[in-house]
Amino acid sequence: MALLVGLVGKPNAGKSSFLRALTLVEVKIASYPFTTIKPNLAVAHVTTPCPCKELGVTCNPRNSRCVRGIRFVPVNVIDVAGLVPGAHAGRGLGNKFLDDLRKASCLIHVVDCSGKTDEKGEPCDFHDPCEDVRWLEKEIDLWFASIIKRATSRIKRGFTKKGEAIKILANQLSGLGIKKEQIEAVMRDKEVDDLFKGGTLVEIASSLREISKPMLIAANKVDLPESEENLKRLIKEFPNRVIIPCSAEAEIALKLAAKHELIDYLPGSNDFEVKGKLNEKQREALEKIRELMKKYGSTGVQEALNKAVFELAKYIVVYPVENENKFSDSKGNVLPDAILLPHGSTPRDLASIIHEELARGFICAIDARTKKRLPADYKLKNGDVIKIMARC
Ligand SMILES: Nc1nc2c(ncn2[C@@H]2O[C@H](COP(=O)(O)OP(=O)(O)OP(=O)(O)O)[C@@H](O)[C@H]2O)c(=O)[nH]1
Ligand SMILES: [Mg+2]
Repeated sequence: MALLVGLVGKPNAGKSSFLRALTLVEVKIASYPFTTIKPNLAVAHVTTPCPCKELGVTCNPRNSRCVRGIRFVPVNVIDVAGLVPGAHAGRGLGNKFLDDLRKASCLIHVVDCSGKTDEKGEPCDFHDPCEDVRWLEKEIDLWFASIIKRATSRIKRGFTKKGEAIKILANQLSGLGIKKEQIEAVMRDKEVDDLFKGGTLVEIASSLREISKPMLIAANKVDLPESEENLKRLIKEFPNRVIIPCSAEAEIALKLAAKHELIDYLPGSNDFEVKGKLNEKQREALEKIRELMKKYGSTGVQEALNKAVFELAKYIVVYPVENENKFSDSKGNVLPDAILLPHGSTPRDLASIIHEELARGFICAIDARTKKRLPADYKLKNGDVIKIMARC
């Protein structure tokens, strides 16, 4: 299954707008809480430099797109209902939709940076977005803790040995994308007994959540004048967090203008070029967006997705080829596929994603750039072009 990115946040923060900004998919967007009830799922694209430029070839992508040397690789994005404090215990729309996030590899917390909505998403004069970061993370941690608590029903306090308990947890938590080694690392300085104590259980849950669902902060609505001060506040309060100033609204406007051939715009870039005939209102709106892009470097939406996938979830993009001299598949398509893989993956992992038979008959891998055989324990790097040799 393709990589899944989850959009979370309080109601009215702009999660559905963010999904639309990434994909232009038609979703319901409105200025009242709980507009979204059922999750919206759509395909967005992370962007990364395509090796075609460096290799001096013209590529023919099949599973992705390449625009001016930038490869657009598909990822699934899910926009769920708004979370309110107490959601893990059933408040608001409850915790059912949190289950929609189980398979996500990373989360983007869409924060209303304007401070014009309270923690329930209702309009207000001032609300500190730092508060939203604090309680939302706690909610997600408590949700994790409740899942771990359910898993501990198979563990007997005082009887089950630590190794056995870790095995049981690994089995029960695999659906959350948590691996046994990660549980081992978190449980290193903990005892089985700690799983039954409220405080330490939440600590364990929080560490596992950070590992399996790293969360980026998208400080949304930076086009509103009130956002500037709040953004500074967020950065000061959370110096170790990845915080990206964003305007989903500006990104939607740019994508729509590009779709109607009014402008030339590459998502993620710091500017656009007018190429169609604009009326006064359109010109004014677009120039305002240009100013915003100058100030923050871009609309932030593409940057947030890229950072979530590449820096927080630590995924890489690898290009498998059959002909290492032409960088092509057997039909002559150059750099046809861009495959997203978790950091630390080996050529054998790549083979198993392409085809079961390729993995079964795996002999070795060749780096298409150097034409050299790679060692058996080689860890793939972002941008690698790889030929798999197999007995088929
Ligand atoms: N100014 C500004 N408004 C935005 C931006 N993004 C979203 N909004 C507005 O914020 C309101 C809420 O947007 P939604 O995308 O529906 O919010 P949501 O988080 O999906 O809300 P729920 O579905 O209720 O949880 C709408 O009025 C949007 O137009 C932005 O970047 N700038
Ligand atoms: Mg919504």
